[in-house]
Amino acid sequence: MKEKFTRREMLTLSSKGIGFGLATQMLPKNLFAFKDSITSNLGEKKRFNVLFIAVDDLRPQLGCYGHEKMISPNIDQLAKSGLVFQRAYCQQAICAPSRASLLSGCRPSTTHVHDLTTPLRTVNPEVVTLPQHFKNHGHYVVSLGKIFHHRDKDDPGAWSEPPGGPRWSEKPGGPRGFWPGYVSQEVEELRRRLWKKSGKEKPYDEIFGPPVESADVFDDAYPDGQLAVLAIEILRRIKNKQFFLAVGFYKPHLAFACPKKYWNLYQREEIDLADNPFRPKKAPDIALHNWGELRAYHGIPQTGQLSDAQARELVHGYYACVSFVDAQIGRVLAELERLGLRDKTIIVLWGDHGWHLGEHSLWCKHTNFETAAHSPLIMSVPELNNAGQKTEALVEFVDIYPSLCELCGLPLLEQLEGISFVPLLKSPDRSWKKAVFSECVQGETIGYSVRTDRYRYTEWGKDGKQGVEIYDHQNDPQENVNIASFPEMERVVATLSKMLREGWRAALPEINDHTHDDQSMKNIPTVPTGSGFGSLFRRRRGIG
Ligand SMILES: [Ca+2]
Repeated sequence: MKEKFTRREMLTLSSKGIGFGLATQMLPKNLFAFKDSITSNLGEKKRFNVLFIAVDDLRPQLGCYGHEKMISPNIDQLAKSGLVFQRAYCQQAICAPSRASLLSGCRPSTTHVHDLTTPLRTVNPEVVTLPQHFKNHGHYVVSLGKIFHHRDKDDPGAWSEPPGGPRWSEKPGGPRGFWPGYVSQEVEELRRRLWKKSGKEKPYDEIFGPPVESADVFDDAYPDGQLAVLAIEILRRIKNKQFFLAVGFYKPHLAFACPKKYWNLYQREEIDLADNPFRPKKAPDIALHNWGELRAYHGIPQTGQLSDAQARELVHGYYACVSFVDAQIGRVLAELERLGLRDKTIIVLWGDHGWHLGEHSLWCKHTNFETAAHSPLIMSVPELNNAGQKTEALVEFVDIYPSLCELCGLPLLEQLEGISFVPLLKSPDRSWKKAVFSECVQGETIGYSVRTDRYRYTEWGKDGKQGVEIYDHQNDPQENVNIASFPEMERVVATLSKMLREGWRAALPEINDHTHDDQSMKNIPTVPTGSGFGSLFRRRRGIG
């Protein structure tokens, strides 16, 4: 999907790795030693199906996350059948890098997919993606909608049949695709006028209409409704196979376009605006951006803040689109139940990253703030006695790949840079990771961020020369004051800086009980492979 940050950024962050110079050049080319390093001794473990639901740009702002105003009954119902991860984090808050990371089990500094223009497979020809691994081990693997950012270009060999679902709509008057996903004639005519006025220099699909649309139509007029229909058809067709069905819904990504009835679930005047619509005190400039993705839409000013009315309309649109997608997810889950597949199927639902709805004077994603990195993750696994429970443990999206492997008895690959959270599924209150990691690229600068139980610590540029941030979530959960320069924080800065450099391996939990098969830890190489934050920093700093 095309997300408009700025053209300059997209060009800068090209597949040549410009902007990541050191990282790109220094990481070893033979990073991926793709072999089934652990020949599973999981025995005759039951092979579940997997229903893998991705929701684009979904914040953890749902009923099951304690947000009473969001109407999300179907996702909430799913949450009641499984475990809600209250503190799950993506590895980079943009579609393509987040998805490439989750689907490879590797971090962005390893995949080198930091931008929207680099398909995972082009820079990681030998990576074994999650669907590919399941396909290799006997599952029938189907992709519908937006799973990889670049759909079939990412990993055409990973699937048992070509990826399906609504496609791009690149021509005026052509079949309406998922992008930008409008359905009304009025918007179509506006876009044509804008395209003509622009001299048709841009492709038509880059001519955006308004950031919202509320058409009085049935669900299936919009791409996500069509996707639900397709998912139901596929479920009926593959119900007797051992399947891995990935369904990637397109909303609530911009444009906030969905049927009017979902807008009518909310009263505009009751929509809350962010109560911290200001940049964090003492935050470096590089931590923020000009939300170019939103400004590309018709009617959004090119500079400055939105009016309250505009902001409220956008937040209303976001809510409506979440409720719309929730309804489509409900249709798919109901069919799974109707087909008698529920107790044979693991369901995992995730949003690829968070989203700023005016917090910190920001809109969209593409930051290292909690609002962008914190993402929803719900997992429902048959036969695990955790229905309706929640965990406060820190987990990362790179953990999803090894977790599904363990649950389905698949071997763990050396490439993986996360660990299975199956022990948490069994004991949601147990101790877990000391920290989780994310990264963000602004222009030509990369910012690395580590989130501990209490703090978020971020360094921008080499040795933090372009900015250091610390937010104390115990006293400042909204991240409104950067306290990195406070004298009393000196020791904390030193500790967190060390954690950032030591990287994810040093933050792993100790797993020494008997609550699971201990397979999850065995894929952690004893000798660093050169991937991940720790080694990246060591290499940059000439340490180790
Ligand atoms: Ca996204």
